[in-house]
Amino acid sequence: VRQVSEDVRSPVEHKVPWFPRKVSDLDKCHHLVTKFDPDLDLDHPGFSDQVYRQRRKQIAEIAFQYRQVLAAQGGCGPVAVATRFPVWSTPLKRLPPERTGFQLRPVAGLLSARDFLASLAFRVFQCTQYIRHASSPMHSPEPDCCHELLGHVPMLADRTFAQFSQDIGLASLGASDEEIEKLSTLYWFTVEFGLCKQNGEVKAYGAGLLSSYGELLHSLSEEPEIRAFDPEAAAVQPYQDQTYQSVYFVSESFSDAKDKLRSYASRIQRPFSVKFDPYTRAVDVLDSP
Ligand code: TIH
Ligand code: FE2
Repeated sequence: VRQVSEDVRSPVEHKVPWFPRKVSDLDKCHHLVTKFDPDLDLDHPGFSDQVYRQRRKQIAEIAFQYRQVLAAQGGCGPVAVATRFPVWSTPLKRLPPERTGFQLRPVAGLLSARDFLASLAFRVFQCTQYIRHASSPMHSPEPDCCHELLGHVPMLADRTFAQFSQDIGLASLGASDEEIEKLSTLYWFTVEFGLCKQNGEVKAYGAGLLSSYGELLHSLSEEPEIRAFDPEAAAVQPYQDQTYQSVYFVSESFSDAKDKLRSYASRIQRPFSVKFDPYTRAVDVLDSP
């Protein structure tokens, strides 16, 4: 641990990676990782289905062309653009914006963790629009629109959970690669695969559980190991993304998880602090004294 903190203080580490400062900067947060690409991954359920692969290409192309439209255009810019996409014309797309201000933005595939987390800082959730291959409905190794719409969208309509998500995003802005890795692991064990107590009962809230009936049953069975949520531990817990998880973290409540995350984030070393301004949808960056 001592080794790491000394590295952090060295001059090289003071070079802060670029990060978006205003919501339209998210147009530059589009770096994809090629994992799970149905054209490249032989194990992908759609690999040998040419019609599926062709459709995926068309959907990806639409997402590549998407640009953030300034809210100055009647306050409905992003929504007006978004209705060009079939998935977005469902009433669901309005659900998070009306309750928490969270907006959905189409993305062509799996984003880099840095770009994905950065968008959360602006209450923007980057969503895939293609659907999983029909040969494997109970579990998909990659996100798809079932996962986004059944898993993430309802959760983003909860105020405390929305704040929790934005806080992970704000903590990620300009963070080191090591810190991004820890924050995305933390995201994995909460937003994707978190459990939470409600009236003394353990319930699933992670989007990866809500969208996978197979894993939902598994997570609430006797099989996996269940640990009390602790951000320090969850941030470094190893995991895999091919099949069901073997470890889950259970929170006492959303607000307890939010407080624990805030305290974790406050201990991340950065030479500046950030504050989100909801009027301009920009972050104010303040140099640390
Ligand atoms: N496994 C989830 C499902 O089948 O819906 C999708 C994913 C969640 C997290 C990563 S991929
Ligand atoms: Fe997800």
